[in-house]
Amino acid sequence: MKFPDGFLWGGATAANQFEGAWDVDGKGPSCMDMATNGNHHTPRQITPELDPNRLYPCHDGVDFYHHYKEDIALLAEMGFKCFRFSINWPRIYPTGFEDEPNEAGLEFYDRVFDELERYGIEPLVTLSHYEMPFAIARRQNGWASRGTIDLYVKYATTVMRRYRGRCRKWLTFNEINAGMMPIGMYMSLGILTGDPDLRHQPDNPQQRYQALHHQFVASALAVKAGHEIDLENKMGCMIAYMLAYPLTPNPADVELARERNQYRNYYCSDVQVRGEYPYFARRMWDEEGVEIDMAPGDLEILKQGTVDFYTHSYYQSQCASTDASQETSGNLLGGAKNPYLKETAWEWPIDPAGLRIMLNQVYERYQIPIMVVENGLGCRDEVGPDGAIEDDYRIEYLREHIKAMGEAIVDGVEVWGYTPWGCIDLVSNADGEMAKRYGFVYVDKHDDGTGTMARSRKKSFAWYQKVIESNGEVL
Ligand code: BGP
Repeated sequence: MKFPDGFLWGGATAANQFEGAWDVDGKGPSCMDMATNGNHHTPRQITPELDPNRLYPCHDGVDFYHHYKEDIALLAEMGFKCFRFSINWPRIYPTGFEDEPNEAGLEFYDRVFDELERYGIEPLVTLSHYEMPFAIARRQNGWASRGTIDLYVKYATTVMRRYRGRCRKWLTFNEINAGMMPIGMYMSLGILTGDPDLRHQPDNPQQRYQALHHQFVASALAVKAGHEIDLENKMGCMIAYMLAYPLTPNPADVELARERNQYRNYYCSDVQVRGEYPYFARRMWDEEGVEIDMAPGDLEILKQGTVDFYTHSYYQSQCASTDASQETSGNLLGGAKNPYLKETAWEWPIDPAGLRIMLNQVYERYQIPIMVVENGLGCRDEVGPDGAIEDDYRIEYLREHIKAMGEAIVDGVEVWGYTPWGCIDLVSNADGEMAKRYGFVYVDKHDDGTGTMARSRKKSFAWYQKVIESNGEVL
């Protein structure tokens, strides 16, 4: 099919996985600069001190900081209409507590916007993609503290003023609903407790929901500020969509899937899109023994700061089963294996049809424009003797997902664009490794620290170029 005119084909990245230059030009450490490596069974952890014996892959990323011209030229060569990236909060406010921003940090993004303008690529900026200045996490437990709201709003306002007119689409927080998952606690919320051995922190639902409440208020204030700074700004939320199916038609499984979908997928977006907590929140809080401390005026702020568009990542679906022995999936999200789906090497079920299903579900609920701002296949790529990378598996994955998204558009869902994840190879988020790659562009960097950082085009590069050129007709 042909996609709507002006459809935003592009790709997505995040500062802490991509930029490198972690301590360059006045940048402070971010909480992700303090994270250990993980693997697909063990989540990464933020450490209280820098350990010189540990390899911190994000420190170098793939050095977009020094390769941005070359990288943006490659995106332009593919015909990108849109590039999603995040601004690195501690590049702008090194500890988060300064009164004045770090000019050198701001200038880096001036240069990035210059390059994007040169090629007519529209930016889509995530204000906080799984990070904050480490000092905020260390001194006041990150989002667990209400004081973090003001620090975030100061940062968000600074960058939206500085880049006024240069960027018109902003996302307040990446995958805000990761904070619903116990594993998301340290990663996305930047919460630290001062305990030297953070690996053994038990889940603390009270702190988790309270921290999310602070993020909701901060997000709403940033949305309001964005609209005040530029009437043309479109402000969006970003949700990790974790579609749950019942494993069987047993009503108990159907009920469990319903609960998981509400809890994981809709609790956060209902607040950000509708401006109020959903009807099912009270029962969830009661069952987890949570009482949210709200300041006077918070509920009004949430109402005033509703987003203009909904964005999400989509990688996989999962099955809910009340039979505990079925809950065997090896990936971080858990769930039962779906007998109809193949899985990636990292045990993420591949489910293109689920993308059409979830796009319809979200549109039915909110009826606001949607953007698919992350999707893709993370896998090992082999470089052939002639340097060629024949990533037909990636082409196949993306083709099927694009078809499903096209079907959703024919269904009537308003989809603005598609920015697959890690368009240039970067460090993985969950595992912190380079071995898991998503890009159309290969980067010569490896987990043992070797590599020249040279960029090269994979087979999928020319394929995606044609997809964009034909506006989705040639897949
Ligand atoms: C999302 C994150 C990204 C990203 C992607 C792929 O959850 O927003 O930052 O990295 O998942 O995950 P991973 O890198 O763990 O394969």
